[in-house]
Amino acid sequence: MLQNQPIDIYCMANQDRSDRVRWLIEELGLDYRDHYLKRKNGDLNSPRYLALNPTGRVPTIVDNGKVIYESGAICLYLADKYRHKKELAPAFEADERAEYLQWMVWSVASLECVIAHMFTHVNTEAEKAETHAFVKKQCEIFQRALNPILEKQEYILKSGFSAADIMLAAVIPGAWDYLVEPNPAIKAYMNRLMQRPAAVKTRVFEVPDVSGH
Ligand SMILES: N[C@@H](CCC(=O)N[C@@H](CS)C(=O)NCC(=O)O)C(=O)O
Repeated sequence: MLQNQPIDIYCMANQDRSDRVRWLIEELGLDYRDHYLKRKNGDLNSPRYLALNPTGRVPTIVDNGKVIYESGAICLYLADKYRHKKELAPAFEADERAEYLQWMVWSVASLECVIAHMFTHVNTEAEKAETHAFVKKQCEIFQRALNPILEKQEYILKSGFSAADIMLAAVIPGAWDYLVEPNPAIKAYMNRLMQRPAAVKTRVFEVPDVSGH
């Protein structure tokens, strides 16, 4: 399918959950334009933005008139739709399609959701300690799932780099402080991914400037 217009990305910063979307779009070689919204200006709850995304969150994309939000869903959509540009999703009939879907969904539904606990329910010191212990325990379980794979192959799929690596690499840094050391396989994996020209160009791993938000 031809791309008639650049994909519009609505975000607050390159390092919010638009990071994985922009990185994937760059890997796919597609044109895009960023639209930076400011929370403090009420941009997320403006009638114009709510008409695109009634949840008032970012990212949202508009691709040739098609509006879609939810970062994992956007990446699944783009990797399939533009597979002819670059194969970053296994074909529907490929055996690895199952693992691919598993990691695409796991990265957000299991890993990112657990990490997000650290930003909620932490009003008191006791809550903070309890949440920290919970997240640490979960991260140990995540390591148990990822390590045996990353110890024997460079990417999460045996066939090579895919959109699932983008999803995982965008989320793993949030778990960094909770991982059990030594941790060579996940570190080498992240180093490999952080050096990808598309990740560098889209500034996924830079410290965000949130001063204007
Ligand atoms: N599960 C959603 C989460 C979207 C989300 O919570 N985005 C944050 C920014 S990363 C947001 O829009 N927060 C609203 C706010 O900060 O007011 C996704 O992956 O797209």
